[in-house]
Amino acid sequence: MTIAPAAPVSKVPIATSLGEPPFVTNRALLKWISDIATLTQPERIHWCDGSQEEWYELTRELISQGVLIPLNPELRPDSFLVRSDPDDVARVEDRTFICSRKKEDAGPTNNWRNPDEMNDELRGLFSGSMRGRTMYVVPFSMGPLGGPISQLGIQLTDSPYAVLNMRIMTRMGFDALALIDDTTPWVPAVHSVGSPLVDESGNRTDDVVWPSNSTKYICHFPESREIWSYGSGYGGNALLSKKCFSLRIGSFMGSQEGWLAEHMLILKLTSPENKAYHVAAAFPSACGKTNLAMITPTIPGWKAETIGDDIAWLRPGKDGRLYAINPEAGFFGVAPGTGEKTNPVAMHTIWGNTIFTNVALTDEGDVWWEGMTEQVPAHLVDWRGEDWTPDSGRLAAHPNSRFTVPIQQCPTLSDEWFESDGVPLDAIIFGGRRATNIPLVAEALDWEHGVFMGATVSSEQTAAAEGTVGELRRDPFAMLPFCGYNMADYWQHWLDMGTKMGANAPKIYQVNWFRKDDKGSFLWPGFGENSRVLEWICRRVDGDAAVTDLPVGRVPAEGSLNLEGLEIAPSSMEQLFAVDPAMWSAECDLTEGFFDKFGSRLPKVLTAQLQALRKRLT
Ligand code: OXD
Ligand code: MN
Repeated sequence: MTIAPAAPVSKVPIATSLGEPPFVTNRALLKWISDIATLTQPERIHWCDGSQEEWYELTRELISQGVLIPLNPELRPDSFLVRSDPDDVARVEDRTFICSRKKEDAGPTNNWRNPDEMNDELRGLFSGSMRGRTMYVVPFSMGPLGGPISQLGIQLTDSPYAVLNMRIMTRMGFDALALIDDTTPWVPAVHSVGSPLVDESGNRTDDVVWPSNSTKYICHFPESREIWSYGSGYGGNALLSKKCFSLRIGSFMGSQEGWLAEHMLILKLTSPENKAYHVAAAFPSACGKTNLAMITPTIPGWKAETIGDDIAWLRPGKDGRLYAINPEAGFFGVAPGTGEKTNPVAMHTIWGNTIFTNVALTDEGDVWWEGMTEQVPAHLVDWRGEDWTPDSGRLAAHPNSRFTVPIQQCPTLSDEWFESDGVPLDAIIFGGRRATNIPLVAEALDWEHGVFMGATVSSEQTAAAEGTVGELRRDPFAMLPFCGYNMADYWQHWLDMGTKMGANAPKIYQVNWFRKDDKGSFLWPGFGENSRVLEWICRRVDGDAAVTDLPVGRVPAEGSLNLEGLEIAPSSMEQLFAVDPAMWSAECDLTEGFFDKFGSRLPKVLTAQLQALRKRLT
């Protein structure tokens, strides 16, 4: 999208110089920044160098404005609490748009807008939207600087809170900027909270702690690889490197260039025999992905190391295998439910240098959220800044409250996170939160069946996005809100990648930690015990573990899943793998209805997979 200069407004002080660092000579880049500054009319422009001094300067400023609440340095050094506006607490999927030239290219699972019309509307919204504020130029690299799978981007934003988060979540600063020469591709991303401090006539208003706008637009222009986000300062709406770039624009780039941008964690597992395995796993938002990425195995001799918790970029290597990097440099984790019992590694990761958003504040100046400790504090200040006691009858932390923390603080971080070339994947896992039907673990019969498993992932809705919690929603490849193009074409791309990799392709699995008995209790203990399933997968990669063929895939044969030391009733194990033909037939009907949405773009292979499943069920 090109921005013609807006008419200058005389009474308003606006930045008159870009103040670019001398080494920036890329004219297209400078023109873009100048055009956006002319449109949004910020008072100042700040080029983020990514230094520690800059971090201190920004945090000092935000503390003095009451935006950052410093936590007790003895309990949580160099850490802050931020409270967002109660109306700006999650990704806004109904305000998220894919603006491809043709509507069919966005597909039935995305909101679509005509790019020219959207461009006009955005121009109106962004016009003067940064008046009275600083526009920060945030250069960043996704993945190791200069790595073969890495990509560069620049976010322009009027939110210093977004800048701080971007510094944690990406390799941000002049090192990334210096890599952009006249020929380097980079993704432009424009972000404004849509809350100017000065009106058109030059009248100034006071700032608020969490500026935002009730009108929100999170727009992606895949063909020109641009991102425009307006009105929200929260998470994936504002940290444009994450869902917007790494997944929506990234998935489209991958489809054109022969790689994959996925909503997956990456884990390294080492067996007692010292053999290393790498797995990537896709789970819908807030399904315990961070817990799995930081799993503490309960089975003796196995070691798990974290490479990523949310996003994986996958590219075939020279040897034909699929290599994965985590393009991010931090965790933006869901706080509630994270505790010493459920995820001790995360608890140790967030010892300090952490930004907490929308959690509760303790009387000692530390943070708290539901599930952090068994003992509930007698008094807190809740996420809205109000007094709270256990009988207040409301949650102390927002269910989508978050911690932003550098990945390098993770005690289980693998050295391979630093690896530019990525790690070779042995297995890909699809999961969801399903009370019924989906077995604890099943191996796909082949790549095509694995793509079918991924395409049919569904999960009970959580709080990461707006919507009704608990409702079942289809979330193919856990990419429903994140696929930047027609989902049917995305499936075809996955099928093509499989054909290209042939026998070098990783094996594919489906898992479900959340199956319940008829009384509504979980059948599987989950958390560290999930290492038993991972062990079985690794053994399968080596061709060692025995299987039983079920209509829905290959599951562990009797005795092949390591249950040593685990107290679990044989009847629970049976229920975890039970396939009820009537329920599965109903599931197939739902899948057929879902697939029908994609019309003629649905790959024939997936129709054939559904037919084959129906046949196996009878
Ligand atoms: C996330 C999400 O924040 O998936 O990672 O919503
Ligand atoms: Mn996610």
